[in-house]
Amino acid sequence: MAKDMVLVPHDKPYRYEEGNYTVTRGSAWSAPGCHLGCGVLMYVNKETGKIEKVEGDPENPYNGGRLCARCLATPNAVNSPHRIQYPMVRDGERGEDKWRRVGWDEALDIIAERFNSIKAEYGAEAVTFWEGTGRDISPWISRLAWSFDSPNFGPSLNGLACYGPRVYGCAVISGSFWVGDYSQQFADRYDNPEWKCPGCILVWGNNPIVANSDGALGHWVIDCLQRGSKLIVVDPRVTWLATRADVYLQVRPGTDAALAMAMANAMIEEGLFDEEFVEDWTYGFEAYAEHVKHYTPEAIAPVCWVEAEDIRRAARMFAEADGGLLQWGVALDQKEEAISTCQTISSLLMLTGNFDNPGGMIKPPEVLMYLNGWGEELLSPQQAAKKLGPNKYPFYSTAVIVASAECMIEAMETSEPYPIKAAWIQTTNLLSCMGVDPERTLKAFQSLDFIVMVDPFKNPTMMALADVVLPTTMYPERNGIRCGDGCQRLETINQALEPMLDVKSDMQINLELGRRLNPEAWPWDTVEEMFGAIYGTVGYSYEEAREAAPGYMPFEYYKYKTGKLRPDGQPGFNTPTGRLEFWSNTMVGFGLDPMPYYTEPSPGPVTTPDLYEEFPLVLTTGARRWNTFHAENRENPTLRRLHPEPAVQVHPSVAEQIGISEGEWVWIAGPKGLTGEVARCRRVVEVTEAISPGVVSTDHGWWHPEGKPEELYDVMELNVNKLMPWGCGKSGIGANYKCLLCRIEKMTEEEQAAAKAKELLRKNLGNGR
Ligand SMILES: Nc1nc2c(c(=O)[nH]1)N[C@H]1C(S)=C(S)[C@@H](COP(=O)(O)OP(=O)(O)OC[C@H]3O[C@@H](n4cnc5c(=O)[nH]c(N)nc54)[C@H](O)[C@@H]3O)O[C@H]1N2
Ligand SMILES: Nc1nc2c(c(=O)[nH]1)N[C@H]1C(S)=C(S)[C@@H](COP(=O)(O)OP(=O)(O)OC[C@H]3O[C@@H](n4cnc5c(=O)[nH]c(N)nc54)[C@H](O)[C@@H]3O)O[C@H]1N2
Ligand code: SF4
Ligand SMILES: [Mo]
Repeated sequence: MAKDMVLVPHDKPYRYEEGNYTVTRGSAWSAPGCHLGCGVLMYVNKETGKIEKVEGDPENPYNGGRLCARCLATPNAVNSPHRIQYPMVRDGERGEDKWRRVGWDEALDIIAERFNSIKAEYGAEAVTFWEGTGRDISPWISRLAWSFDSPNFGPSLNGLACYGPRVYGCAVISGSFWVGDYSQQFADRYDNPEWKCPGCILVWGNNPIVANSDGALGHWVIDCLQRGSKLIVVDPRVTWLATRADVYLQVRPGTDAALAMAMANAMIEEGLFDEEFVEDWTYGFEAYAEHVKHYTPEAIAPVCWVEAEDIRRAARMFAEADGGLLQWGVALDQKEEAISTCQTISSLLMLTGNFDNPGGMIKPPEVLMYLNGWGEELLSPQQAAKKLGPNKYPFYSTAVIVASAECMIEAMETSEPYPIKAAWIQTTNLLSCMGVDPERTLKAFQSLDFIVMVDPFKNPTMMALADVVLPTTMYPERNGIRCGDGCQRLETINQALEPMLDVKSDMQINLELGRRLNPEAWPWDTVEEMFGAIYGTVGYSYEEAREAAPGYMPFEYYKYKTGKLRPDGQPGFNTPTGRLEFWSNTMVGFGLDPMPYYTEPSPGPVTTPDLYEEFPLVLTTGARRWNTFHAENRENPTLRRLHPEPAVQVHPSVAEQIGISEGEWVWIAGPKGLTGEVARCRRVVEVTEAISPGVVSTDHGWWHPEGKPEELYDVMELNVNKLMPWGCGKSGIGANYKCLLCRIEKMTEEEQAAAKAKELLRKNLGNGR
């Protein structure tokens, strides 16, 4: 491809001197984790070689100099005394904090030898490869797995319940994924003459200001509000944005699909939809209109715990807006029938013609196409056929590239359809955060013969399971390339300092192990050569890309009118009918319902009234906090101080009724699905008006780095995922992390004292206030 990018001019080279500092321009990636890659300036002290501060790069159009607390606290993370200092091999039992230092070659040789011998005896599929939310490490993990000829690579998340359902919910109706148009595809951003400020932004199950999720910087919403956008927020918690909303719908968790169909009903019945667009570019409208006929706002309001008039106001506002932008989030993925939920919400975009239009939803050009992993062509067809997932869920056969976490864990337990013997775990702390049911997950992984973990910090998963540990760099200590979601721009991650520890970057680790396992698939001597091969596909050498970044691809609106969305060059969308499908032919192809539907959460207030009597609060989990990225950052004192312990948000009326008060430790107890088991975890009470009275919201990802390693750092008393049912949606996509039932139990005096004692331990160690 020719170099047809628009580059942002820089006054200075990517590295320059400023007083006592060497400053390196780059973008923030992991570790510590984040998805976005905001533009940063990294300041390294010339005398000590240490990183002292990270600031936002005002020249980078993506974040325009803005940074959140986690990036500002990067130096604390890099200089943390808690980092793993060198490669280690276990020198005791799993669960004990006993390790032997080894050199890199020895560690990598051990791993290569064990993986190869397992491959020889059981097949490459017996070695599984696990990622977390991926960060920018995902492509190197997928390449490692697939070049080893194992099809079993994926996130340790049931039902791919992060992003997957939104992507597939969109893909089955439109053939691709769409993101809100905040002008992020243009180097000159809001000044670009083609861009139009969205008339209305619909924020649904997402808290962009805190989460900055999925490629969208939350501050862009504020930029648009300042330029006149109207705002609708759908969230059981009164977020900062909800307080600025024109319409706020305080929805009952898990009822979003019903709400979306009620909005569709209002748009159709009140004649608010875009008739011309629907006529010209959609398929199955009549059937959908019939389908949502009974979902009147009046019928659905009590289901969702909102007012019918507010549903109508939201429908009108979105339909009448010149440019309607959907900013949706993981809350929609984290229910069982998540694809359906995402289809119902997408249908609002179809009814209003908000595809490919300025200020609506766009399909940005991808600079580097790796969202779904790198190196798929390396996996042999015989091995690809063994992927775990399609054995239970046909949707995984072609629609989904990765393996199913649920099926991989079940194979560990049963050796069906074949035995699993080893795991490579890189970028996930699955016992603390990602997996549902950590107790079951722990048992399943304990059955494996050999486990490797790559991480900068010790954590409960490592303590419980790893046999070999490879410590990795932080982002200022390594080079890298921008990849992953919302990859509209050419961006580089630039090394600012030499690591002071015996650590290597993830890319270096995977390259060195890859060369041992399958040298042909890893023909590069250095990671920079590897990056060069990738940048070459867009016409840049690695060094050129580093100086030039960020760079923007040419972009056009209304590609569906000019045949640029379909491989056959015909106008329309990349679906079997060429239209946006209310009635999805793709879903039919997988034996699934073509039309989206609403199912009541189970257990839930409606489906299990008896359980609801015993557990009278709806529980949602994992609402993002400023200071943490999932289970990370707990050992960073600056960040920990902002929110030092796992909290449960409770409405004052509920707190009063139960007799609990702010700062008190309590148990959250809940039914584990319909199994009859009850699980609990402990939390500190946060009394707030900002939550619906029938709902409580609690943090996820908790463990205590200051706790005892042999007690797995308290993870089994703190991880709320113990309350989660196993399983996922009918398609294998979507899992219930955010619409459960619970009750709050007061602690006994002894329990309260024990919890307080642990708090004191943290304070004495200087971790937090
Ligand atoms: N109850 C509940 N549970 C949830 C959620 C929820 O909302 N509620 N959200 C879910 C979602 S959406 C997600 S995506 C998952 C996330 O789950 P995970 O991605 O598993 O998140 P962490 O547990 O933080 O694990 C990340 C680990 O990777 C390490 N790490 C960070 N950066 C790097 C790096 O560059 N290289 C390497 N090798 N390691 C690195 C960190 O130190 C940490 O130990 O959690 C899920 N869990
Ligand atoms: N600071 C920080 N940022 C992060 C992360 C992090 O851990 N920390 N994690 C990253 C990852 S992997 C992800 S996936 C994203 C997720 O980022 P978001 O999509 O913003 O996810 P959440 O904060 O879990 O939930 C968003 C909102 O949904 C609301 N909500 C809860 N249940 C429901 C429901 O049933 N329906 C509706 N409509 N709303 C509901 C919550 O109250 C919350 O305000 O954030 C990313 N960014
Ligand atoms: S969103 Fe925040 S933590 Fe993530 S890269 Fe940007 S400033 Fe850093
Ligand atoms: Mo996520």
